[in-house]
Amino acid sequence: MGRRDVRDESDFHSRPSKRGSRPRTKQRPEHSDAVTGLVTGVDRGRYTLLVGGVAGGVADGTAGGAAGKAPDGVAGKSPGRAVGKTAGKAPGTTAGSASDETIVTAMKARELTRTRVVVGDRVDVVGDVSGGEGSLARIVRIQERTSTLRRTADDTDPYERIVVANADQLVIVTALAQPEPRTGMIDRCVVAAYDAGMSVLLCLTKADLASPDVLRELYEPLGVEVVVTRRAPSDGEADDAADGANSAGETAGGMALAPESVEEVRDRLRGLVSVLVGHSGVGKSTLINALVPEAMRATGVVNDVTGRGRHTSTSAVALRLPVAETFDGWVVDTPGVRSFGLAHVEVGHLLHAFEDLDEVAQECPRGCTHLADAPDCALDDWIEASPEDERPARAARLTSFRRLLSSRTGSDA
Ligand SMILES: Nc1nc2c(ncn2[C@@H]2O[C@H](COP(=O)(O)OP(=O)(O)OP(=O)(O)O)[C@@H](O)[C@H]2O)c(=O)[nH]1
Ligand SMILES: [Mg+2]
Repeated sequence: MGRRDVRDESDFHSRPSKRGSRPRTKQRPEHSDAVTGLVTGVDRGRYTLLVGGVAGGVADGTAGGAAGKAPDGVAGKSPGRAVGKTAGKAPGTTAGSASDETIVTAMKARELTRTRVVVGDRVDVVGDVSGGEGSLARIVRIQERTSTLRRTADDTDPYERIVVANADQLVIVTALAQPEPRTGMIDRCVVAAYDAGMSVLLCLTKADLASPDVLRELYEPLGVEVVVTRRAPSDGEADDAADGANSAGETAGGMALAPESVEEVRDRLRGLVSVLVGHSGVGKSTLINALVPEAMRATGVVNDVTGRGRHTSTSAVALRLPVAETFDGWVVDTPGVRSFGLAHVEVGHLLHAFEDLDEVAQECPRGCTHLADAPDCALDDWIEASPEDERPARAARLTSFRRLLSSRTGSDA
């Protein structure tokens, strides 16, 4: 039942002792010829791997520069497919920076059938790792994960999904309008990130449509870093932003964002593996396209009436982030989610994510639910006793926490 992050088809015999070392020099009873790859995409049982070169520090590659093909050899066919435009090259790769990298398509070895392999995983592969057209390698091991971002579809759904592995930072992408921001969603993502041991960046998009002030005020006191992006002012076009936001400027690369706002985001992603999450239509793929022009992520319009997105992206994809003419970090685009279920997070963990509240709650009566109607909850006293200037921030924090707690435990939010 416990979380087990390492799965190995040789587990039954002996645990490998030199995990993380270079496979080629590794003395293993099995698959000593395995190479390491980074999973950058998953699509119906086919895994796109980056093998060799500077794939985030993975082992030396094979067949340097061999012309690999996009998975299934269908360049850019399905929406959300990031590789395929440039056969054999990693998306985001520029000449010379990663010439010995190969894009390899793989499937899981039979032994790993029941094991989840997700974007961000580092895996050991054997077989045909040439990346040549029609080639298919075999994943035989998943290396130990440094982090695992999980979610459940809703809070009662026991089925736990792993969103991404080995990410350092969760970027919670929230539109300021179209669709309307929902603080509950943001709070829940914050908890999921803390639960996974990841840091949090709140990225408020579509600032051309609404002001970020209220959300900024709500989250900055909580210690959550906030960045704001907006659409680039349209040059010469009639300023019909109201409905233009949905219909104008939909080129292959998607909507143009104000460059300085994109650079602000890029700054916070430097050197990290970041994963973008949020509702459909908030602009995750649009932002990815601005950060990684070669990404060519499909973007979709938001329904005028419901303000909802259309679930344009259907699978997660990792892309290398260009920073100052080199590559420094990775960004993972993910499909929009309706909710971020926390059934996998133990209620006690929620408190741990809010250190100050956790400390105060030590004073609570035994069995205190910490909810708004809990008698003698020490968290209420904490607000009461707060210095005037701190009271609003404390109250906002407690409200946030209680909102989470309520939805987590199934009580009314
Ligand atoms: N006005 C405005 N529209 C934006 C901005 N960023 C993105 N959009 C629009 O929002 C819509 C949805 O963008 P996407 O990037 O497809 O959203 P997504 O989050 O990837 O959606 P899913 O893939 O469905 O989860 C598109 O029509 C974009 O052009 C922005 O800063 N301002
Ligand atoms: Mg998308």
